[in-house]
Amino acid sequence: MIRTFATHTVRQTQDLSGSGWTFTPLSGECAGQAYPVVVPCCWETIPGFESYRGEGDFEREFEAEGDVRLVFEGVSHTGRVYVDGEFLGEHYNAFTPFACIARGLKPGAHHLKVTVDNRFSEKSALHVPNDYMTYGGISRGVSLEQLTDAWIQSLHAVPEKTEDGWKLHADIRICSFAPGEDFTLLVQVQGVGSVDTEVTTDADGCADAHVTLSAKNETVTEWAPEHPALYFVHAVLAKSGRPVDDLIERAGFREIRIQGQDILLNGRKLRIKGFCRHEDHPLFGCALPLSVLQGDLAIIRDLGGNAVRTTHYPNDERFLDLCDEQGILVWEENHARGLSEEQMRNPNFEPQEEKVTAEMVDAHISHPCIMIWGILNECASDTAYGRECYAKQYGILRKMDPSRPVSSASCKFFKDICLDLPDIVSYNLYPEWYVQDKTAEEWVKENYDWVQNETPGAGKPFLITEIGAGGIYGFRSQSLDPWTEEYQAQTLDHQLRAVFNTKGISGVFIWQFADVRVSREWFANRPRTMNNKGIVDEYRRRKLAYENVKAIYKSLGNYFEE
Ligand code: ADA
Repeated sequence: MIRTFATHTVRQTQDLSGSGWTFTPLSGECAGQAYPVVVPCCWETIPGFESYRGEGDFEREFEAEGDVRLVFEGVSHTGRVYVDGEFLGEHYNAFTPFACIARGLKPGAHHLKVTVDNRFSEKSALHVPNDYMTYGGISRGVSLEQLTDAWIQSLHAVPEKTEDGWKLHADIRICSFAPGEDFTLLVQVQGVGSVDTEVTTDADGCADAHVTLSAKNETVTEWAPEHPALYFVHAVLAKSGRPVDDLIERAGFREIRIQGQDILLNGRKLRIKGFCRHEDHPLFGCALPLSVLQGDLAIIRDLGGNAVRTTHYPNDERFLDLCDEQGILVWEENHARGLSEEQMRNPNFEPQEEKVTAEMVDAHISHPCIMIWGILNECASDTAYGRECYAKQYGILRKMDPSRPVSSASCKFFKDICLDLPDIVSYNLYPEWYVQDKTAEEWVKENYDWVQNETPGAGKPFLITEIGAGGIYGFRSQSLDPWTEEYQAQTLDHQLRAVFNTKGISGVFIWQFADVRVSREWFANRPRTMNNKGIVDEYRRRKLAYENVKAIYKSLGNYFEE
């Protein structure tokens, strides 16, 4: 299952996720031995492969004929795709989708092989040993699409609020095997209207169409946490009156706007009560089934949360679908965590980071839940070279999507030189944990005041993108020693109160939702080789802090008083 709703009525598709796959490691004692697996699959969930770092083949048969497109929602971290032994393409980065085309297949059974690599090396600038795990496997869904003369490659649906009502801008990319072909494109938005346009493919067989639909304010229901109204956008491509392909997206009418220090959703000042969340679970690695995605959201909602930060990479699109459906706001960020200037100078850093950013926006731009694009968590924003990278990344985001504010979570206290660049200033603060000589109130105030008094970030909205403390599930003591559940609960209580008592701060994302596995090559002395700052542990069992956080979040609304 690739999305939570049907995306085609014309195009024939097959879900290639599920059973019928094998995994064969290419190195180690068991090299060459095939294991039956169910895809999505991280090989760390197979007994004996819990810590396997290397290459492995995922294989299955499928039935098809003619021209087909194989869509991979996520392969961690590098995948090379072969059909009947022929190499079709390669993709780097676990967290963005890609597709390969196989042409002229004879009717009958065909062999699909994906060689997956999760090794760390100079070739991989973003998947590096880190404070989360880089798993190995086909970690998200796979599907096969039957291609005819032409197909709709992407459909971006972005709303705009104007003085005369709402507009929905649809940008559609069409691909065809032949240049100079004429098509009619019909775009329908349920309950709003439809528009059609003629398109002709260029010398490369591509065409870009842009259509705008208008709606009076009273004819649409706005998307908001309290009423997440969604609209299907259906594009149908026809040749000489005959439909050849289609694509269904979903959109919401909502406006995110910055006004002075305020983040406005449909004109109301948002209060963000969020959680940072990794895609991680001991039973599944990063290949989370839909029921786990929903289970996580149910917990976040129970805690009174209204927002998620997708640390530190683009998420499974089904999670974004669920956030759209349930009115959860999302800060989605590109893939990077804590890269030093030296790591950013890896020649692969720029192209890999630019690609993941572009792929993230291309795949997710239509989701109404996404309110902020984030980049380069805790990278070298205190150096001249780092600044160049930040400026470029913001440039890419703004060019691809001028409709959303951009930001970056910084830890460069009193020395960040990039605060003129984003729309929102964001800091990760750990008073009473890493910073022991300051109270939460003092540390929050010092950082906030520095930004307001001494930087070009003054007067912009200000977010705390991480606060938290380690607490090991079941480690209890009245002594309030670090790592106890008691200490974590008390620290979060102080931190949250400090944030919400500071006028000018628009909200917070708690670090973090659940405990996660850490790659042991990074920091072997984190207790349990886990990041233990979850409000729930890795099995989603509640720690003491759960009730404190819930009480505070539930006492506050989604908006500040007007
Ligand atoms: C950082 C980082 C997180 C995590 C956190 C921590 O702020 O952004 O990924 O490592 O610190 O737990 O120390």
